[in-house]
Formats: sequence, C-alpha cells, structure tokens
Amino acid sequence: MLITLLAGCGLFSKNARLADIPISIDGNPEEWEPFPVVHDDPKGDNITNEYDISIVKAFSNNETMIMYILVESYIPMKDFTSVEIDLQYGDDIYRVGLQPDDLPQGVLAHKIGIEENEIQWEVLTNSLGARLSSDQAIEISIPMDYFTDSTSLKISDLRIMGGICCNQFEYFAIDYLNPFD
Ligand SMILES: [Ca+2]
Ligand SMILES: [Ca+2]
Repeated sequence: MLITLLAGCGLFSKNARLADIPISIDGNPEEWEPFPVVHDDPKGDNITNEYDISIVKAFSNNETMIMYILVESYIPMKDFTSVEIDLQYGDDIYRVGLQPDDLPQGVLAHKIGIEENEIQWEVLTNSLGARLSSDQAIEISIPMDYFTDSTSLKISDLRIMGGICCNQFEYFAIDYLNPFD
C-alpha cells in the first residue's frame, strides 16, 4: 500500500491512485478533493473567532515517508499562533508543534512521563523539516524519519493554537479535534 490514511475506518480503497496526486503546501486545498475526510468537526465549538475546524484530511505516503494534513475552517481564518499535532505510535505519544512562517519548521517532542500532574516531554528536534501554509486552508507536510513504520502512526489530536506560545496562561486552543478515535 502506497499511502495510509491516518484515521478513519478503512472504507477507502483508492490508495494507489491517490498516491499519484501531488500535494502542494500552498494553502489551496483544491488537490485534496478526492481524498476522504478523516475527521468531521462540529461548527461553533471554537473558543475564539480566528478558526473553526470543519474537516481534516490526512495521509502518509509510505514511499516518500511524508505525512500530509489538511485542516479546513467553517469561517475565514485569521491569524493563529501555531498548530499542535499529537501523534500516537503504539503506546508512544509524540507532539509536533508548527508555527506559520518559521523555517526550518517544526518541533518534535516525545512524551516521557508525568510528574506532579505535568506532562514531561523530551524534544527530539527543533528543526523537523515540516512545512505549513495557510490561506484558504491549512496544509501541512511532516517528514516521518523519526517513525520506522508509518502504517501504525495515528493522529490522536490536532489543535489550532492562539495567544502567546507557549505560556500556560496565555496560550490556548482556538479549536481542537479531541479525538480521532
Ligand atoms: Ca495545496
Ligand atoms: Ca469546529
């Protein structure tokens, strides 16, 4: 199988054909039309009016080892601070943090435990080589070099973040999926 949908229930059987569709990370979601929606998000569950997640599409290309994510909004998007994506790989939880217009992009951290009710993270890299573009939609590509088997990688949450990164009192999720499973 050339691509793996990162969520959903396995109803989809056009994987080989979809692998031929190039994804341009330019904020234009046009080329995603044939891909299935992997998450439908409710309208109006956003905290502030910068973004209201409507649908998410996501897949990994198992040949190029790149993951692609599309996030669309019910309302015209405004500025946001970052996108956080939680990836589950077996029992392991990884978190990708991406800010717009910040190159080379992406922080990848691995959850190593909980101490005094606070989650402890080990940062694996500050330059993941991911890309994010936002215009009509948010498009993201993430290299999967840190994961040996992309077929068992799942998105467990995705958050559009606002406020001041990453101050715990002023940094908040504008909208989030919670969760795919
Ligand atoms: Ca595009
Ligand atoms: Ca929403």
